[in-house]
Amino acid sequence: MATLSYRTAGESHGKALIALVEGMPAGVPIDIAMINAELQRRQGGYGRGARQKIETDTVDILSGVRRGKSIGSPITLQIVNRDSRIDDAPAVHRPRPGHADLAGSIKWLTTDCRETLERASARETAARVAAGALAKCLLRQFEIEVFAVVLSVGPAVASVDWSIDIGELRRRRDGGDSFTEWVACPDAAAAEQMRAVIRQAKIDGDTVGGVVEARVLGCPPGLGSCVQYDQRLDARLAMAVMGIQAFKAVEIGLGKEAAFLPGSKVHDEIAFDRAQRQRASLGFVRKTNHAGGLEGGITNGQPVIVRGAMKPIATLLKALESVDLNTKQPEKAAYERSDVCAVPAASVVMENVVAFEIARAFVEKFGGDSLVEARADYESFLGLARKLPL
Ligand code: EPS
Repeated sequence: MATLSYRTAGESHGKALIALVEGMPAGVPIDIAMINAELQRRQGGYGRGARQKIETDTVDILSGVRRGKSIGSPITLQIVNRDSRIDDAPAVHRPRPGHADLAGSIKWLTTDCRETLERASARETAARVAAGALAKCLLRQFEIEVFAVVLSVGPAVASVDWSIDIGELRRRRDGGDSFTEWVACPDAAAAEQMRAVIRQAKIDGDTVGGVVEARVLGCPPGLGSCVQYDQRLDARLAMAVMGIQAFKAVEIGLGKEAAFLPGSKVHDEIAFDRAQRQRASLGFVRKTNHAGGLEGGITNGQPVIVRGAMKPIATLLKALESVDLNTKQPEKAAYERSDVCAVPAASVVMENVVAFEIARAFVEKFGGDSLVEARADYESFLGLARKLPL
C-alpha cells in the first residue's frame, strides 16, 4: 500500500530543522510561498517570546522537487536556525515542572536538562508545519481544506460560527490583527479577551494554555479504516495532535461530552438528498455532525472536526519550586527565554499536522505513483460510490 510519512530532525538551537517526507506522489505542484506563509504564521501571535524576533523561518527544499513539482522521491525540507548555539548554550540543572527536563534527564542519565530540552522544545514544530503545508499542496488538488482556530485561551472562550464561508472565516481569523497581536480567533470580542488574559499572565510572570479546533472541509468519504486500530483515522489524528508539544487532550466531534449523553442525543441521523450528490457527503445528509466526520475510524463525507487542548507553557518567569539535579537542594526552576502563550502558534501546528494525516489517509486510499494516477483513482471511486448499489 502506498503511504505518506515524515520524520523530523533538529534541535531548538542546532543548525537547522529538517523534515523528510516520503511517499508524495509525483507531479504535485509545490507552493513554496504557501509553505513559507504557514511558517510565518506559526511564528506569530500575541504572547510569543523574543526568539521569533530573531528567526525568519523559511523553507529550503533540498530534494524531491524539480521545476516546482514533486518527482516521487523523498522530499527534504530544511529550516535554518539563526539562533544556532547549541554547543555554547548553558547547562540547565533546575528542571522546569511540566517540561521534559526532569523525565528526560533521568532517561538519558544526565543532570544537564539541555540535553533533553533542545529536542523537546516546540521549535521542532516548524519542521512539522513545513511537512503539513507540503501535504496541503496535495490536498488542495482535491479541494480539501484544513482550517484551525483558537477556541479558547485560559478562561476566554470564543464562539465560532462555522456556517460562515471559509474565506470570510479566514479573513476574520487572520485579517484584522498585526503579527504580534494575532490570536487566530475569528470572534473579535473573544480575541480581545484572549489578549487581556495573556497580558495579565505576563504581568503575573505566568503562562496560559487553550483549546484549538481544526476542521477538514471537502474531505471525501472512505479515508481511514475500521480494519485495524492503527488505520482508524480518528486514532491517527489523536496521535498527531497529542504529539504536538504541550497538548494534553484531543477530541473528535462531540468528544468526551458524548459519554454523558444517551445515544439518541449523540448519533447523527442519516437522510438522503439527491441534489447534494456531487458534494463530499455524496448526498447522505446529517442534521448534526457530533461524530466529527468520522464513524468507525472512516470519514463519512461530513467535515472532520478535531479539538486539541494545550497546557500552559512550562517555562514561568515566576519560577515554580524545583530541585537542583546536582545538589538535590530545593531551588526555583530554571528560566529560559520563552512564550507566555503559544496557543495561536499551536493552531497553525495543529492545522498542519491534521492536514498531514488527511493526506496520508488520502494517499493510502487513492495513492499511486503520480498525481494523475491518484486523481483517476479518486474520481473512479467517487463515481462508483455515487452509483451505489452497483
Ligand atoms: C520556539 C522557540 C523556542 C521557544 C519555544 C518555541 O525558542 P527559545 O527557546 O530559543 O526561546 O520560544 O519553545 C518552548 C516553548 C519550549 O518549551 O521549549 C518556537 O520557535 O516555536
